[in-house]
Amino acid sequence: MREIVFLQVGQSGNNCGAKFWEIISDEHGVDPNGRYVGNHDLQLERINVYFNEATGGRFVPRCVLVDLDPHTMESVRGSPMGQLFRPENYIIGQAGTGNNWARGRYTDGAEMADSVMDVVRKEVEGCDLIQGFQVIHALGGGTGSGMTCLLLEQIKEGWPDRIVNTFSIFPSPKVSDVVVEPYNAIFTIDVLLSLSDETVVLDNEALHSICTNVLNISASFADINHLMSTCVGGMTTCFRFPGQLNSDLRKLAVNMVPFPRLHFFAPCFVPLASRGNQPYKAITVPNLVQQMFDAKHLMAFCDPRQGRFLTCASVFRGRMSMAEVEESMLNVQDKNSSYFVEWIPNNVQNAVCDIPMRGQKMCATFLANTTALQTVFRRIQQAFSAMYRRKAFMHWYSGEGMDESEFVSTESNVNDLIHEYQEYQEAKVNL
Ligand SMILES: Nc1nc2c(ncn2[C@@H]2O[C@H](COP(=O)(O)OP(=O)(O)OP(=O)(O)O)[C@@H](O)[C@H]2O)c(=O)[nH]1
Ligand SMILES: [Mg+2]
Repeated sequence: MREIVFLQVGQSGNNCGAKFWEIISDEHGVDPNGRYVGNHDLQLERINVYFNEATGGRFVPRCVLVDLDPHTMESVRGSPMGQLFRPENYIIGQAGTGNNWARGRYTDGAEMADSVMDVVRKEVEGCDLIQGFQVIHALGGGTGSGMTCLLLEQIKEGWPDRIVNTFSIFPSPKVSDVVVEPYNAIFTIDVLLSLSDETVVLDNEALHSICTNVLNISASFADINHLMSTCVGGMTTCFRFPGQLNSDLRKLAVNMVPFPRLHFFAPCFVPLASRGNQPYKAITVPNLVQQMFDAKHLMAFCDPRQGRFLTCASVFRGRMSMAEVEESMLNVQDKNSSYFVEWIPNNVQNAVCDIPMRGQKMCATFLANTTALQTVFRRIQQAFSAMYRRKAFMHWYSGEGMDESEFVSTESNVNDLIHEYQEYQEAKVNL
């Protein structure tokens, strides 16, 4: 079996991660006590990708839960799902970093990293043939950002040939009051550039806009986390159910990442409709496709029409014909060919899984590697530069031993990324 070890780090990581496990446990027929109560062989066929089977047939998530702050973890542990996780896999500190990346990376986080890596190693040793690691975390705080960077370094050192896939929650001032978020985020992006193989961008700015403009609800973290974890659940469909395209982390990376640094994906989940509108809309394949190419549904705040698609992957779920999916997707590409780089032929990959998601007759998850993502990086980079130019808040970082040169090199590395996106956006075929 090709197992995945899953880590959730920091408050947002644990909030969204817990929702993700709730969704996939339900899909695989695992109840909150780890008992199989499902009714279909397909639920069990690849359950080992995400779950260990313990004595007595109990299914246990291969998940390591990490936070320096005991608060969020207590609420995860106290939730109905709390008993599902192995008690030793909760690794909890005394207090958060107070939104300080440097404390997560160099001081408080470093003190706890060994105990996290012990549990990670134990999980890997229990695997037959591990395919890689998935990490869900936020970039804006200190633990999910700084400590994740340190853990990724140790993971890459220990298992250099395994794939690392992160679900990274990008900050937005619209839903947050953390002033130093841009610093924490840019430091983390710098590390993700070299240590992650695939990063799914879950952008709080876009989620805020989806809640207010598409769903007509006021954006709460509960709603945002629900949408994010549904999307993560959808994206992992092909890893969890048999016979699919992009069926493991490496295949997905090979199809989606044309250049090592450009491994960031803008995801979306459709259908999205406000509760009031749902009964008035028939869900069809063309309708799903149309929604997935609509910028306002993307979970990264950018407009693909201001860039070009390098590669895309979709996973449709429910009973539908593959031919109709292929036809609808080709139709979009034909009509919008200038938005797809012509130097990567067949750059859209589609999979269909006929097991529907709960509560959805038909739905789809979409991942786009688009040069328009430079908008998201630029937004955070500009906020970083504005503060850094005045050296604002720098003492919090230098106080933990960080040198100013780190600010300089990080800023220029992320600037380079933005330029690379622009370069490939403008690249033409040379015959
Ligand atoms: N989507 C989402 N974002 C959140 C949530 N909680 C906080 N955030 C955002 O995440 C960033 C803060 O990260 P946290 O996860 O709270 O921080 P942390 O990793 O626990 O690090 P500490 O600073 O040490 O507490 C900010 O940008 C917040 O807006 C959540 O439940 N869901
Ligand atoms: Mg915290």
